Amino acid sequence: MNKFVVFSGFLGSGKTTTMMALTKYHTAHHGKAAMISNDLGGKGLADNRYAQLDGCNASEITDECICYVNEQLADRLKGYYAEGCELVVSDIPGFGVGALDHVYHGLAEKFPGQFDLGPFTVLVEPKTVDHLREGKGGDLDYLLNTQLVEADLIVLNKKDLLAANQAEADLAWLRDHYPDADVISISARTGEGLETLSHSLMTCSASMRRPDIGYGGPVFMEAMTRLSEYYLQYHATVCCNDFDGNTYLTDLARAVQTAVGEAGCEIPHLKLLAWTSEGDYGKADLLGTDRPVELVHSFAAPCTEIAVVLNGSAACPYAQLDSLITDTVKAVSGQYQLELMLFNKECFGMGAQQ
Ligand SMILES: Nc1nc2c(ncn2[C@@H]2O[C@H](COP(=O)(O)OP(=O)(O)OP(=O)(O)O)[C@@H](O)[C@H]2O)c(=O)[nH]1
Ligand SMILES: [Mg+2]
Repeated sequence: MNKFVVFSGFLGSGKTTTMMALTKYHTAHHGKAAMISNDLGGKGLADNRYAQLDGCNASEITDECICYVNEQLADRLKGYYAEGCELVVSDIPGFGVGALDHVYHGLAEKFPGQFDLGPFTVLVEPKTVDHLREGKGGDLDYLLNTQLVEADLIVLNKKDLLAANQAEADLAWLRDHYPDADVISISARTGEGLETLSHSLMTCSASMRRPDIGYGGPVFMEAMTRLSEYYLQYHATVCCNDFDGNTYLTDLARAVQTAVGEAGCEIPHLKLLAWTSEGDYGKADLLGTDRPVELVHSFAAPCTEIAVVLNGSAACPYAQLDSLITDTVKAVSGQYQLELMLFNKECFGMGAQQ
């Protein structure tokens, strides 16, 4: 039977990058694999477009967490298996918890025996391990910890950022604090550990544990109430020949970082992707107000017309986030003399109290 695996893990931990690297690796070395990007925004997620531009076998499920669309997910999986995939991975929104119950138990109950569920996999990055280990506390700690509590397999990603002894210390801490999970380390960026990950997903099964995570309870609601989502899609027409898409994306991400920071808010992840009709593309990532903006993929050539998708998740009231980002896009685009055509914008809070 063909494998399905959910990738959970906090915003920016590397779910998309790992799914991209893994599906390519697995397809090249073992058998056909596919990935699904899942988020709450409407059609046209930055993650899915990025994976497709990178040549991955990728699709998206939008508007709803896969937690609540088991039938749509099952149809998608059956389609991939029919085309010869032996492994399909899907992420969930990066602040999500509860997918172990909603997705794994949902599929097992509604489609008994039809899907071979691999270990419920949770990505974590070194920064999060440091945060939890230091016990500083914070509004989002419930989510960071609960995601790891749900794991059958914890994947410490971004190993390339750690010295060997730091990686060992992080692995030991994770094994000690989450004893129900296997723990491995990888670097999605360098490819280190992908064989171990691929092997674990194919050979291990979901435990189907049901830890009590207080889903929907007061602590859950408190964490969700802090979070807002922002999705924007637009076309930009360039007036001057010397337009540099790479500096535009970087400047825009930095300007959002400054605006959000000055407002006293936090933005765990902003994804900024732009591409041309010829398939050239650039991508900038903002991972909080305290880390440098990264241009993770560069345009190869100057461009005259680009499509842009901007997806962000922030600890900020949604109306404030909306005006902060929308105004920044207009201001930075004005500096570059771009003519904008906005064609889709969504901004909403995750909690009822916003
Ligand atoms: N140094 C390093 N950076 C990485 C690695 N994996 C991912 N990143 C970077 O981390 C950032 C976030 O990665 P994503 O894959 O977009 O994270 P995500 O978990 O999908 O984030 P959300 O979609 O917001 O939930 C990007 O800038 C990646 O390039 C890695 O192994 N090493
Ligand atoms: Mg992602």
